[in-house]
Amino acid sequence: SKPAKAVKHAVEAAAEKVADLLTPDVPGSPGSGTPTVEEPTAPAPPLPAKQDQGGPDTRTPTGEKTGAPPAANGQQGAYLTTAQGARLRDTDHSLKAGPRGPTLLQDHHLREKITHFDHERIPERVVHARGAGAHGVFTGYGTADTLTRAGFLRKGKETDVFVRFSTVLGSRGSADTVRDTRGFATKFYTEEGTFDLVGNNMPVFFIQDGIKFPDIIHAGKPHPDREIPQAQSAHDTFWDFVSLHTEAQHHVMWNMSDRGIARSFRMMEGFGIHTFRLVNDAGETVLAKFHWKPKLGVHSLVWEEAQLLSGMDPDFHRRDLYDAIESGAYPEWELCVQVFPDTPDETFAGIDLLDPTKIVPEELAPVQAVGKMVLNQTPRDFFAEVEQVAFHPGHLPPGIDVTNDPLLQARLFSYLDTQITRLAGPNFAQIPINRPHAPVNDMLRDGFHQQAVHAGVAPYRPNSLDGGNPFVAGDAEHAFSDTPVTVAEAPKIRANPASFDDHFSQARLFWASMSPVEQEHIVRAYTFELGKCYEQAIKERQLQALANIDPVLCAQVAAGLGLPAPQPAAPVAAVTPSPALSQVGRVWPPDGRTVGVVVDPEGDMADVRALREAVFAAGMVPLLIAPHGGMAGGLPVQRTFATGRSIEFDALLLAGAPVPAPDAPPSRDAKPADAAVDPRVLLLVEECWRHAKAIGAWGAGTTVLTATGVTGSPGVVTGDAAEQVFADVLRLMGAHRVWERFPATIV
Ligand code: HDD
Repeated sequence: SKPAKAVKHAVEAAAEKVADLLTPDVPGSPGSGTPTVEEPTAPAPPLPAKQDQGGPDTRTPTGEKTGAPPAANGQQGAYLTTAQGARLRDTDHSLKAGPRGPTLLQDHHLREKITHFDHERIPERVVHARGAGAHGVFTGYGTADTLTRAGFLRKGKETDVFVRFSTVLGSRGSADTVRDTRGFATKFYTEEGTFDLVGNNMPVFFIQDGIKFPDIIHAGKPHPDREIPQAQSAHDTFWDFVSLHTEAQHHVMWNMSDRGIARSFRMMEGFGIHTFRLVNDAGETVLAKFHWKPKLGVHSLVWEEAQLLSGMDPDFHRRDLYDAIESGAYPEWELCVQVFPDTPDETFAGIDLLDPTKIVPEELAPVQAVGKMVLNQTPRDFFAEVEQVAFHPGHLPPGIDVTNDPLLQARLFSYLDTQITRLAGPNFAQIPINRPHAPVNDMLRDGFHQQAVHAGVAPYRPNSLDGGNPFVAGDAEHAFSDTPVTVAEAPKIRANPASFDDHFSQARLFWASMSPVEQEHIVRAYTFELGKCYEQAIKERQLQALANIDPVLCAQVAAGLGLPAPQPAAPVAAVTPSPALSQVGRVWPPDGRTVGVVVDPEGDMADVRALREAVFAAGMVPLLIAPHGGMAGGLPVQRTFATGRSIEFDALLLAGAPVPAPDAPPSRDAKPADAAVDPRVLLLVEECWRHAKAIGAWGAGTTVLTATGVTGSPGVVTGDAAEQVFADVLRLMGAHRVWERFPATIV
């Protein structure tokens, strides 16, 4: 019969398996029957995979590939159970001595539910606590083959990645758009082991030696007595430290520039900062710095927008990233390298490559693309992925090695160490998001939260009981090797090289490379931040640092603070500007940006329909703004006068002159001409104008412009046809903002 046949088949298959195991292939291999007398010298034929080898590394505990598209339902299965799998009858009422009685200690479901909840939070990151992450794919170009043996850079090779963007200072719930450095950490799950490129959106750092990291962070974090201000550098302790510790001045200049208030994670550059050592197949080395170049260009908010956003949409960057990915507008970056000869002095063009407060201008060493990254999937469980992801600059694949940069050296200790507290034990690499996609065959055992059930008795080397497995690999098997760099014979000493003493020349290089409007923003940022300090001595000391960088910068900030401008301590350095540092004067693709369209539901909506298509066709997102929600002329209204605010739009179009909504707030100074315009629409136009955004209007929409008095100013375009007006606005958006609108007073 059929069942009998099946049983017979199963029995035969099992017998075959047993025979296989008993076949003596190699002396010493399990089941070979030949006892091993000496330590084996060659790997035994592949043994069955152990629990911690491959297999689970790309899987979540429920078996799906990490980063797989979300399942339709959050909860699987028909019945609610306890953590032990017992089906539950009731989860809303605790077990009590009568309906009005006290709760019984025996209520195991209540205890399990509440205990788990009580322990849901883990310590937030000591820095970079606020962040957002996404999955994606990296594709190598093959252009780095002569530089490094790293397999993930080979032509066409695709590697899964997970990126986490962050701010540095704020707590986990702080606002996205504060003035701060942004983290840009990428985990490449390469076949040769995970590579973490843990960088920032600025190419330099505050300190030259990692031993000072607790100092700069204690100074930047909220004051220890009142724990304010949150996620801000505009306070005494920060400026106390950076004015005393002038090697921070270059990084601070980047913070005070527009780079400190990125428009979007998608529009940020990234930098590995340190110099790394690349090793090719022949064992030859070069020194290199990593750069990420965003396809959408480098864009920033203006300060007022950043401040408004912190209140109106503190999740702005997170929302922007996830909205873009979910709508299919996948953000892209090219990974690039600047390459330098690996000379014994480790300098290039007189710049010390081990000093993380220095850049090498792109004009001196070209930035060469070696691959492309596309972020195409949002996390499905923020805690499991974004919160638990653990980066470490010491996660390196063969072909990429570290240098003696003293900042990097300290980081190599800190990142591993911090996870022990944050993720509660040494087994954090077994958390799904952290599992390598390369097969893991380590001899690490036990520890809190051990997930693997290891077989065998020989987690040590050398062994004979496991046939000598696992063996160490050589170059042919793609082993990581530490470059045998010669370490100079030198006294043991707590000191820096003399080249590290130059703290001002590159801050000056940055300042001198800015356009007048960017310089203006820098002046205003310093003036604001120092204006929030209470201690006069700190302001004066920082003005001295600014005088050492540039007398004009110092004079302007001093004037804003109402203080005298000091003289430079020494003549300021002569620098050659690096145009690549400026964000102004270039044309960027408009892709992925947002256009607000004010519509009159009673007006000509046919025009709006065509316009909406044109905006989509340009790779941008149109958001219709109307007096009420729902539909207007058959099109969805995404923002009302109550919910729309200028800060989320990169440009504004006025397609009509809608009547004020019934909930319009009173306007005290409404001029007769304004009476027909909702004050919130006037505010939209005024703010967009103030933030130097392109504004376009046609037909009845032009009357709204007239009411605000901005008609005819730079970047405000009007016309009869929507099509023509939009074409002009699109052209203006290539420059990101209408820079002429900012009164640049720096000469
Ligand atoms: Fe760091 C997190 C970037 C210097 C110690 N760092 C952290 C993150 C980024 C950076 C992006 C967040 C990673 C994530 O999203 O999980 N850090 C940098 C850069 C530095 C730098 C670009 C200089 C070039 N960091 C630095 C030093 C130390 C640390 C000198 C300590 C000696 N950093 C840490 C840390 C963190 C961290 C305490 C907190 C959470 C974590 O590591 O996982 O270990």
